[in-house]
Amino acid sequence: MTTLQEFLKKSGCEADLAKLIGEVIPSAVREIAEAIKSQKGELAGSQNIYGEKQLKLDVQSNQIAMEAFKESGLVNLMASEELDEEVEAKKSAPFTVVFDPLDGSSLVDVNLAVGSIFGIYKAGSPIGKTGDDQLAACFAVYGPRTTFVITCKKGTHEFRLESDDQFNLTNENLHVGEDSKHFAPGNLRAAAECEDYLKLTNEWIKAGLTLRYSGGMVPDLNHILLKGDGIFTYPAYSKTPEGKLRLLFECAPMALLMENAGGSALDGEGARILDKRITELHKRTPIFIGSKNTVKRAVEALRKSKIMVFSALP
Ligand code: P6P
Repeated sequence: MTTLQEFLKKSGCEADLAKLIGEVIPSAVREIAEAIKSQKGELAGSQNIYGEKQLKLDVQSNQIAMEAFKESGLVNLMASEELDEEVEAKKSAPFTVVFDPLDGSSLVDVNLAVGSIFGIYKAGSPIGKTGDDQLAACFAVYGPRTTFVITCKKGTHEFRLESDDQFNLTNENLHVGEDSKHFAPGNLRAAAECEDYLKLTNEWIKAGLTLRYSGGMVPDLNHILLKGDGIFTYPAYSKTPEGKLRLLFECAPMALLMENAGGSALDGEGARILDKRITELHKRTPIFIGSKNTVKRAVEALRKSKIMVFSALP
């Protein structure tokens, strides 16, 4: 078995980045995995900048990640979906990490898989950068197993947490084919106001695609990466005119992982997610991600609909 650290060393990953991805983030992931098993779904009594009620688990997962980054001495700034602003960990450190510490936390109570998402940039604020400026991205899936999927922009690879607390390589160079046999139609409520989205999902049904949508972005995209095909859509609509998912904390890291597996990730206007400039920490974006041809077709089908008009709002 090849461990995560051995893999990073063999792939020529720069030493500090290898430490961040191979030791620091995995230590936080192991702790979050434990917290998920013990914590119930109690509310923390607070809400995040999006007005979403925070679970104690959201706050705890965020604290676990921040502590790991502070103790590492490798992180300059930390930006979290659960925090309003960037937080400085160490002025002279080489990296900035952006993260969604526990994505889909409301699914824990019904025992569905959830995940953590991390994007790694050079030190400094991510404002003004694009997703292409990420040095690396990774996510953890807390499901029947705890797995860890990474890219340092040389392919996308999966590791599994074993009983010895090591993450071992399970899938090297994941590949997503150009056409889909699976579909994950997020925000289907938008289909009630947008005939084109309803037609598109019907097209997938008539084409015999298999529905795989859990309500957790991380396990849903992990399914596409591991099965080697699929499309995940989360379009904008009247109630969320810019979409729901966050560009910096969710869409850009996932786009880097998907593109490094041969897939693509576009917004509602057909722009590449990784080209979109980070103008504010908590900006949202519509996202169409997965098999290249299916993504292209989906954006073309919806571009002319009023959903795209909303997402084109200044
Ligand atoms: P909906 C979880 O809350 C999340 O942020 C993503 O993980 C997921 O893809 C999406 O929202 C689900 O949204 O509207 O289906 O509940």
